[in-house]
Parts: sequence; C-alpha cells; structure tokens
Amino acid sequence: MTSALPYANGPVHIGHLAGVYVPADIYVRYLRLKGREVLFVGGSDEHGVPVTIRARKEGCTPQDVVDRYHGIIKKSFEDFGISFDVYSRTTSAIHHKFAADFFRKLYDEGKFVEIESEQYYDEQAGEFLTDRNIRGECPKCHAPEAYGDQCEKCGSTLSPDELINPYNAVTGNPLVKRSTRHWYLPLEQYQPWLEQWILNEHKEWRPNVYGQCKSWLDGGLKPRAVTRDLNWGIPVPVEGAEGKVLYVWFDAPIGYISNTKELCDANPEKYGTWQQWWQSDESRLIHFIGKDNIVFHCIVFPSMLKAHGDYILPDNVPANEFLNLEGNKISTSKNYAVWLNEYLEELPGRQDELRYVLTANAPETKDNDFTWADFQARCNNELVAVYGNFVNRALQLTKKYYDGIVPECGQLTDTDRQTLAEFSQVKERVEALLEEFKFREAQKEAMNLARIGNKYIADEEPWKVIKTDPERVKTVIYISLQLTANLAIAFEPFLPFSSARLRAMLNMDTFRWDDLGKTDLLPSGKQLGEPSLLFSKIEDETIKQQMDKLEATIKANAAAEAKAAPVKDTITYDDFQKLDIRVGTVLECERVPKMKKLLRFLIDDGLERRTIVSGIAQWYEPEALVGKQVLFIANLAPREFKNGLVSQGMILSAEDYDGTISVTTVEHAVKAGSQVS
Ligand code: B3M
Ligand code: ZN
Repeated sequence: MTSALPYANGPVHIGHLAGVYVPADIYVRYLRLKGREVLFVGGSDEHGVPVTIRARKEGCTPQDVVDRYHGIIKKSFEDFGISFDVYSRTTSAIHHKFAADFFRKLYDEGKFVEIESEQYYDEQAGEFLTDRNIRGECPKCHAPEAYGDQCEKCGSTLSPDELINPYNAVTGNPLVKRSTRHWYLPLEQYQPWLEQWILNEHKEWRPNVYGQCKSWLDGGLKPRAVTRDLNWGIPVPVEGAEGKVLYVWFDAPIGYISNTKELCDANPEKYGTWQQWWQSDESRLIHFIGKDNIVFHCIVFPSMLKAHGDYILPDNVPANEFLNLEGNKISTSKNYAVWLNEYLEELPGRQDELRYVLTANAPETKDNDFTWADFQARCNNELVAVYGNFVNRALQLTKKYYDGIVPECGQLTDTDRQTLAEFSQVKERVEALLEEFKFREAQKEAMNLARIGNKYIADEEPWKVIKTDPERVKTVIYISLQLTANLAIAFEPFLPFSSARLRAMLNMDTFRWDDLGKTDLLPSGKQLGEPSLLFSKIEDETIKQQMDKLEATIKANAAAEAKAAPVKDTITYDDFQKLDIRVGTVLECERVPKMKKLLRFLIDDGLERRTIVSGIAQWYEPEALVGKQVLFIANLAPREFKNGLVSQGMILSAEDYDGTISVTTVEHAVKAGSQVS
C-alpha cells in the first residue's frame, strides 16, 4: 500500500489527511488487525519546481527546504498515528540510484523517444523554465499573471506558448525561445493496452477514478516528457545530458519502490525482499491519492511499469476528491489551511477527534467541507456523548459494583438477545465497506455499534435496577462489557489512540479483527484495569481561537493581494465645483438601535446642526469621534433609512485595501463650516 508522497515544500494539512493519509491508515490498520501481510509505504517528494520556488523565496537552498519540511511532515505523521512501515525521502541515495537505473533501463531498451523542441529560456538567469515558472497575460481573460499551465483567474488550462508577454515568475525577466532536447515516454503506444487494462478489467474502480481515466483515454494520449531542464532533481544518467534532471513525476512514484527497498534491505528477516512486494503475482498494490494525482497513478506510472516489464500493476487507486475549509479552497501558498503540525500543538492529545471528523466528512464521492463548528458538534455529540459515555458507564459501574471484575452472565432477556444479534452483524458490514474503500460509511457503522450500546445501558438502567434485582445487573454489565470490547476492536483502524486506551482499561490480551462480533471477549472473573474518560468536550474557546486564526489569514491575504482601485473617468473642474465639501465638528455620535453598521452623527456645520448617518460602526467607538472635525458633503440630497432616520450629507472616509475604514479629518483645527476644495 502506498500513499502519495507529499511535496516537502510545506507541512501537511487536513486536506491531505482527509484525502489520502487517514483513509490509507484506516485501511492498513484494518489489514494488519486481520493478520494480513501488508507494507504501508510513504515518503516525502523532495524534487520538483515547487521546492525550488520556495527556496528562492526564502533565500536558502532547495536541500534546506526539504530537510526542514521532511522533518516536520515525518514527525507530524508519527504523532498523528499514520502508521507507515517506512517513511523515507526522494533525495536519499538509494532512491537516486534506483530511479536513475530505472530510467537507464528504459533508455537502453529504446523505450523513450527523443524530441527537440523550442522552450522558454531566461537569458539573464541562464535557465530554461518549466510551465509553472512562467507567467504572463492570459489569452482568454487577460488577467496579467496567469501561469504557464493554468490561469487561476478564469480557470483555463494553458500552455506557455499561449501566454502574452511571458516572463520568469521568479526573476521577472522576459523570456526567449531556445531549442532543447528531451526524452519522452510515448504514451500513445500504451493506449490500447491501457484501454483494455483499465476500461475493461477495472470497472470496479471508483467512478471518479474510472471516469477521469476514460476521459484521458478518449482524448488520445500523447508523448510525455520525462526529463526537464532544471538543476534540482536526479541528473539524467545519459552522457551529454548535463543540466537536465528526471521529471519529478517520473522519479516520485519510483520512490514507492525504492523506499520499500530501503526498508527491506535494512531488515530482510522481518520484511522479506522488496521484489517479493513489487514483482510477485501474489502481491497486490494499492495507491491512496488525491484526485489531482489520478492521471499519474493510473496512466503514466503504470505505463512506466509496463515499459520496464518486471513489475506488478496497481490493483486499485482509491482517489478522493478535495476537502474545503469553511467553504473556501485550502491553499498552501495562501497559508489557508489547518496544518497538522499546528493542530497537534494547539489541540494536544486530540488525534482521534480529528481523524473521526475527517473520516465523517471524507470527500469520497464529491468535494466536502470541514468546519470548526461541525468538528465541535461531532466531537461533543458523538464521541463524547455516545461512544465515550457508554464506555464510561459500563466501566465505572463494573468498578463500583464488582471491584472491576467482569461479572457472571445470567439468563438473557429478549432485549439482551436482540442487542447481541445487532452487534454480531457489524463485523460483516464494516468489513464489506472497508474492502470497498467506503471509509465514511464504515466508520458510521462502528459508531452505530456505540449507539446500540448506549441505548442498551440507558434503557436497562442498571444504576436503578441494582436496588431491586442485583442479579439482573450482572448480566447487563456483562453484556455492556462485551460490547465495549467489541468497540475497542471496531474503532482501532479509525481511532487508534482511544482504542489503545480502551484496550488497556479492559486488559485485553488478544486483539484481532476476527474477534469482532463475539460475545465472550471478556470472560467472567477477569480483572479490568483502571477506567478513565475516553473523550472530553471541545470547548467554545478552542473553536473560537481556530476561527480567529483563519480570519486573520484571510485578512492578511486580502491586504497582500489588494491593489489600488483604478482611477475613475475624468471629470471637468465644473463637475468638481458642484460638490460642497465642508468641515463639521462632531457634537454627538451614537450607535443606531437594531442597525449594526450605522452611527448617527450630530454635526455643527457652521450654520446649524445636522444629522448624518454613516455605515462605519464596525470601525469606531462612537465616543471616540465626539469633538473630532470631519469632512462631509453638505449638498448631497437627503437619504432616508428603513427606520425613518434621515441622513443630511455624507462623512468622507478612506477605505484601506483590507476594508478597514478611517474617517478623514483636518490637519489643524478650523472653524466649523470651513469649505474644502
Ligand atoms: N507530490 C503531488 C502532490 O502532493 C505529488 C505526489 C507524488 S506521489 C508519487 O499532490
Ligand atoms: Zn484567464
């Protein structure tokens, strides 16, 4: 099992987690619990243009960038319980050699075609530019800063040749065309095979994955360059190819194999050989990725593997759609995200809460939204109030009535039997959903189990029955404890931290998926461990802090992006003369009841007092404006507000790029009514 190698040009965020790492981790934990032999392979993608851009921005080397982010990403995955067997990096020596050898074999066997083409070149910087590093005017909407591959303003897919006045995105230098030679994988030769393999033999792939493959294939595949003119990456292992490196999307997926090799070579006893995983028909390969990576994992990489000839192909590629955050697109470059490393610091010990909410909102079939309000509601109403509450009742009562020893089970009532029957079906249901990569539904089923338990104990009310029929309570608690043990198993793939705590509280020695549904997991007479709360409430304050943080980012971005508004149409001097602008002294200023935005001013305009209403309440405390001298338009036609208030004029104010309002005033005191020109 592999999960996409995140670019080491920034930390990972909840979008990555929901789309790739949480589902992958659920699946691998499930397989391990079932006793299947599985390797979970991950690593950082450390080549490519994004890393070089970041390095230039920060004034350091690409190696500095990837060292820093690889460290952050690896640690945050560990702390979050993403249970990789290996998490390495594509700058490792093993990977460089492995990827170069892979390329060289295809090269020697004539699997590539060489194509000479004209590419954009920055003469001052002495470098060829990749699509993403070229900017210019969009030919469609004329936005001034479209990228060589896409215009973010109108969404058009572009090629650098279409840009008007292209320039180097980093240096700003103008570009010229220069000819350069590259190696291409002739994908069109693999088209018939891909059509057979995907469209006929993998109809079971998710509709979004299958559909994307079909539309690529329907469009007709073309040769794809697998090398680039760049100085960051794996040098092309061919004489005369100086200054060229393997395209990042050529080397990165090979990282899945080289990272497996790194792991197996270090511990062959435990893991076997890397060939057993990658070159044996008994092995099965699954790629967990986000939707933007589908073409690379379903078409390009399989064609590379096919060209090489020695490898198995992916059996399934369960790609997810995207997760949004509070209704907006998550963006690394705009710093608009919930970053995993920050989450772990700011909400310590709450890994399972985030895992739970991300799976509950997993973007499996369509884009989905993460909101902090939903996070709080799900944690408090589901994890705390249902799962946590049930487990806590069962364990606390066992401690109170039986010193923490599992009681005997007596005669079963109909309710007991029905509850146990509902429980015994869960294994099959969760299993079927997991095998189909329907993690969201699977987790719902597990939570349903907790609901059944919670309802059972609430209905049976052992804390009341203990006074009248203590024998009956033994059975109720016995059953509740069996349900609790089942929950520990069922939730292990989804919520491993709380499952481990629960397992310790229950002193469970064996812990296997196949025990799920059994009603004698904790035998009578067994001594349990010390109970403690499984989950605690998320407070409003925590949510508010997170919301404030996002708002601050949005504001900072708006301020950074804003440009002065274009100058309006020219007017004549006579037009200007029509405006009667004056200085007025603020005598009174107060908020307008029920109109949140408005302030009512009473102004001394030199002749009389007039009322002016202004929509700036968000920016001022009214008292602070009393006594100030402000500029206002004295001859504006009066305007009536909904509540009958009439404004006789308009106070001038300046609006900053981020929307902040500042009232204009005079340099030094003048008489009220002074004219402004
Ligand atoms: N680093 C792209 C991404 O993070 C890329 C995945 C590589 S998987 C071999 O979306
Ligand atoms: Zn455009």
